[in-house]
Amino acid sequence: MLGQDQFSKSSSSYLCGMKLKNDLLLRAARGEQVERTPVWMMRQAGRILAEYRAVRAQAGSFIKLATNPELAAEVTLQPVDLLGVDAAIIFSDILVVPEAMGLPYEMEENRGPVFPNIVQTHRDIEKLRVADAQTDLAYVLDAIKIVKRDLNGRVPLIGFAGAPFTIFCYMTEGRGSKTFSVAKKALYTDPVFSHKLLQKITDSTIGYLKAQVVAGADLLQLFDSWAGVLSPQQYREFSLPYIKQICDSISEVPLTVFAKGAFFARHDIGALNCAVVGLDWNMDARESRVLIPNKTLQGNLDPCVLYADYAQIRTEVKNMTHAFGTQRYIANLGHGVYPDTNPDKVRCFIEAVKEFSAV
Ligand code: 1CP
Repeated sequence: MLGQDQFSKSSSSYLCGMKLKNDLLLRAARGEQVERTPVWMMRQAGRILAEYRAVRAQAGSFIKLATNPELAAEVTLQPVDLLGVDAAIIFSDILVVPEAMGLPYEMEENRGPVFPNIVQTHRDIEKLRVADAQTDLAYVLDAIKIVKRDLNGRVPLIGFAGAPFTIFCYMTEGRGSKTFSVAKKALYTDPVFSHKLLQKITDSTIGYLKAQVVAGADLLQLFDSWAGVLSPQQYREFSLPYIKQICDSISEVPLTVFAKGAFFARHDIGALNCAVVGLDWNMDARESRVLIPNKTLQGNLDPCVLYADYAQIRTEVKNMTHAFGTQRYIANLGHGVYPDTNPDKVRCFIEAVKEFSAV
């Protein structure tokens, strides 16, 4: 098995026979020397730009936009053109995987995703299928191919999926929650059920991520957005083993593991077969370097810093880039950018990273 440290030459940028003009992100992910820190932003594609809202209005709904490869590709490219980020991330959602397994979701205006049916019994799990990415998720793969064509090698393209535990949360709870107490109840009351569902999600996710690489994704990120609701013991039992299976299955491109709130699991995540570890703003840069000595770190500006004035944003970015150092580092926020952020403040963040991190 090839590890994340020895990427095979079948990586998509080789397959396409195209060398990237800006490969800072990939070099930083692989631990190679960079002349400045690459920067991109979680949730950069779908929240803050008026240009995004115009395309979404044209599509009519989030789901219509996400399932239309031409329009999904268009909004994926917007932050590259309008914000100057060093990577694109495919416009989609983590919830396309449960849908591909047979559990459709709806997007309620101003409320977020809702699953009309939830998974409650062993019989419910048996009714689900392991997603077949080539058919069930062809619309995402088609969007990736269009983005790769239109990027024409300008910057790398990031593919993504939710980590199995985070997907489990939505499939059992049916909607977003502060506590995910319904999902956690299942962990405590029926661990056999929980492991069975987590394994089915994992099998679906591995196939989906591999298909994204074949379609053209240059790097992959796993979002364990709700990791922080678990205790360290539960995280070790119900999340890490499944993330580990995914890491061990992906050797083609670098993989980032972002487990929001799992400050307690940094050492364990650092031992996984992944190239990059994403950090949120509760995780100190220098302490994280000690806990995760041999990997590239990504993060971790508090998205609320972007509500501050320009001078303060620059000071915070300067402190952050200084704390992480210039190598083995990808600048980002500590979670997705908030929808009411002024795009000019985002540009200030991106330009400040470029200015302060130049070697
Ligand atoms: O924003 C982008 O860059 C576009 C791509 C993208 C990504 C990477 C979307 C589009 N969603 C995601 C990931 C995602 N989706 C995560 C992981 C990242 C994170 O922690 O923020 C999660 C947890 C979701 C689930 C989800 N989808 C939520 C959160 C619900 C909750 O539990 O609070 C919401 C509100 C959505 C809807 C959604 N996804 C994406 C967009 C643009 C939207 C808004 C829908 C709309 O336009 O009405």
